[in-house]
Amino acid sequence: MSGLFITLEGPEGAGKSTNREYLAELLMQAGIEVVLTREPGGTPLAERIRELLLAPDSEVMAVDTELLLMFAARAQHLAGVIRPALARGAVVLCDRFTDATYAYQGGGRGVAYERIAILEQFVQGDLRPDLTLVFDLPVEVGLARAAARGKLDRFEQEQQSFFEAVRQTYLARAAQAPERYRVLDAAQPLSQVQADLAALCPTLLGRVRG
Ligand code: Z5A
Repeated sequence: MSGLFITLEGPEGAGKSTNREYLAELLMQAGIEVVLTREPGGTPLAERIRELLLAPDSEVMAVDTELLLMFAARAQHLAGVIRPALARGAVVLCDRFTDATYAYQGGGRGVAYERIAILEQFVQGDLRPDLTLVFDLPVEVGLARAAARGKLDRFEQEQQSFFEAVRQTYLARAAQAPERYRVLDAAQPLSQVQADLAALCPTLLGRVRG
């Protein structure tokens, strides 16, 4: 048996967490086992790595340290949560995954995509998301939503140009493989974004049951 691996991506404040809950509700109403998780994190050890990654610190984190910690957390998450859930046929809804590494460490920090691809293959083997929902919105709209929440984490303290590069990387990756990605307009009112997600549901249910 093999489940469905769906990742939710996008720049800051795009509404991934809010919409992940909504999509989970729709799928669970249809009687499907849904596993909600996130990256970096998803297991106790991976959540501790997340704390290291997000906490602002006086010691500057080297780009390679950041990259390797992302994949260290991912290896733990795959072993402890994602692979077992997929093996028993569940739908895994994961808030960020390796597309975020391409967008933030690649587009944002300038790590060569080829280096990321080597780690992706090393840690994941052939496992890739079945579907990636990209919640796209102008950077300033997302940053305003994130700022309204209060204290900023280490990533949220970056410049606008960093987030522009993140956004463009997501859009470029989605354009290169339209069969795997679905780009949603996350600047719309939440009710409209959720209507777009609900419209996707019959296709998702067909894939789970098919
Ligand atoms: N990162 C990385 O660099 N490399 C990697 O490989 C991975 C991650 C996996 C943590 O991610 C950080 O790790 C992240 C990238 C980096 N950078 N940062 N920061 P995260 O997902 O935990 O953090 P986040 O992206 O900052 O999440 P977020 O800001 O919480 O965004 P969100 O989950 O997309 O949004 P939300 O919490 O659902 O919504 C934000 C607010 O907007 C909230 O008040 C909502 O009620 C509101 N909202 C949502 N949708 C709407 C609409 N449509 N209209 C109006 N208001 C809305």
